[in-house]
Amino acid sequence: MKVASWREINSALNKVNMVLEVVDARDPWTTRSRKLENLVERRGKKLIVVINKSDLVPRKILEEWKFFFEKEGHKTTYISARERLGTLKLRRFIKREAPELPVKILVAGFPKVGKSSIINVLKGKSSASTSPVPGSPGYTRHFQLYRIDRNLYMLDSPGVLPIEGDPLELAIRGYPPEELNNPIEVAAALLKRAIRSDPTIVKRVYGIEEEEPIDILKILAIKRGWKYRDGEPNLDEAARQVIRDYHRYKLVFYVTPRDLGLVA
Ligand SMILES: Nc1nc2c(ncn2[C@@H]2O[C@H](COP(=O)(O)OP(=O)(O)OP(=O)(O)O)[C@@H](O)[C@H]2O)c(=O)[nH]1
Ligand SMILES: [Mg+2]
Repeated sequence: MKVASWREINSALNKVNMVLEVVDARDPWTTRSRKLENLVERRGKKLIVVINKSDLVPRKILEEWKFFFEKEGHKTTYISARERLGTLKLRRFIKREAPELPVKILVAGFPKVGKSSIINVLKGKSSASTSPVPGSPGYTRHFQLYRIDRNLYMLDSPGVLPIEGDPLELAIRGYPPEELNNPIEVAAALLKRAIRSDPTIVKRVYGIEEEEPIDILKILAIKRGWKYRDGEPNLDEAARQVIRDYHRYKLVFYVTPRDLGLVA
């Protein structure tokens, strides 16, 4: 998988006067990169937080996240690149905030948050390549500049990867499930969150009635016929599947600022 190094992001910042930080509406908190934000601030560039995939989350929750980021002092807007919602607003927002026109903007964030999709939807036709399979990370391989209109240029970038974070955070931020050290622990945490946000989700998505994550993984492995060499149900494979299902929007749930203990 191809990801951007911080050195590359740093040198891309030399070429732009603004940055769109794209985050995933299902969990904007975990998919934000403080490191990116700090870097952008240190370099004196303007930052706009773009909460993408808003089609997967109710409007009320999007407004809560927008309010949350704005309270921190970040200009924020939400859009759905897939449903083409909020794109006019984003365009106007950019032009209003731009320090000068024409403006050149770096589109950055963790893998798979929809950076290339946003460029495509603003451009009005597919130009930046996006993942054909929602789960495949690191799709964009190079920094590439796109002309949106005569006043607006966007620099697409490969996703950045965090070096730190707990295993669940790494998975949500786009680490490939195959490369996680303990997918069972991660999937269990993900299932716990999913059930808390939507108690019937496991029954609906997998037809499984259990509530304990480990039991869910075991039954999923049995149902799909995944076995270890000794014939026991292959929980690791079931766990990787659950993580993939999150990235492929089969297991769709979201968290609110309150769920994460960020507001009272
Ligand atoms: N549901 C939903 N899916 C989206 C949206 N935007 C992008 N996606 C999907 O998310 C996946 C990743 O989109 P990309 O645009 O390739 O993401 P990226 O951030 O450029 O990814 P990398 O280049 O790999 O870092 C694709 O399968 C898109 O179809 C959206 O608004 N809603
Ligand atoms: Mg991309």
